[in-house]
Amino acid sequence: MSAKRPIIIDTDPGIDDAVALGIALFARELDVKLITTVSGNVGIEHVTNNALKLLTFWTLSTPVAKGAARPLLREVRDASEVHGVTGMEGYEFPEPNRGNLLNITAVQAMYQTLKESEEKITIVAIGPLTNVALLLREYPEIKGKIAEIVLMGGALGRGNFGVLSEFNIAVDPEAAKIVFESGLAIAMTPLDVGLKALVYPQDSEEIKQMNQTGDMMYSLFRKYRGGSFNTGLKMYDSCAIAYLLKPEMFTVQNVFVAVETKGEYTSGATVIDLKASLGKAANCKVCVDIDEELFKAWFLAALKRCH
Ligand SMILES: [Ca+2]
Repeated sequence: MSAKRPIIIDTDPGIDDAVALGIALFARELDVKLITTVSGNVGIEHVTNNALKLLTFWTLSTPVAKGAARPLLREVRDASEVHGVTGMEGYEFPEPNRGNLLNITAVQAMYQTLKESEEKITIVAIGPLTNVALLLREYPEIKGKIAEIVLMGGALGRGNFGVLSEFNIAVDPEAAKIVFESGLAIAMTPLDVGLKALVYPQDSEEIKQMNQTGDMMYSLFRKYRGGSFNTGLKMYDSCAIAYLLKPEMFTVQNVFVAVETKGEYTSGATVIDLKASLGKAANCKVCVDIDEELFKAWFLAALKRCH
């Protein structure tokens, strides 16, 4: 085992994705082998371009592979009202270096990266689960190389997309169903903990002064509509990275989770069976609560390590 935990990040940047990527790429404990993109917050060309822009900004050469342009069965639904039309507005990034972009698909790149790795790799999914589902369908034999899937998605309570559904799961419930029924180790940081992972104006001011990454993120925060700049911006996707690096900040329950795909009003809802009412074996470690003070201290320290 190497000292660093190898991960693949599947992402749809997205402003909170950009923050999560920065923390992961500069974390001493993580080795980001591959970044794959998926249609989500905005379309696939924008999210892929955004991933490349971030790597160029950080002068990193992590490979990027472009993934699914649409959900498995459903039409594209984006979140451009939250992240802006291009998904990452508010900062003048340098022209992206397209040399980081692989000429194979996200699914092929994930498969190759997993296959060639001696160690098992954790997949960190912070967008809709389309690519991960396609990987599991196309290459089921690769499951043995996946250590765990850590995902941001789902909701214990009410949703932010449908009444009971969270965006990442709701835009591609069929993909999420495949992932949750895969038998793989899964951990999830649902919407509910993201709602408490907040960045307040005084934190934003501190972040702005930290380093060039902080200055860039501050500019994105001014445009981000995930919460409000004054009452707290929600760092949903950073919760998945926080779970990898500092799980003790979460209260975790190992329970059965199903994804509703057919409900008349509830399609895309995660049925998180906290009381084992359904009598099914647990398939997911669900972060049911977060220590907000621990999160904030961790978050600011993690951003300080970015260049
Ligand atoms: Ca995301």
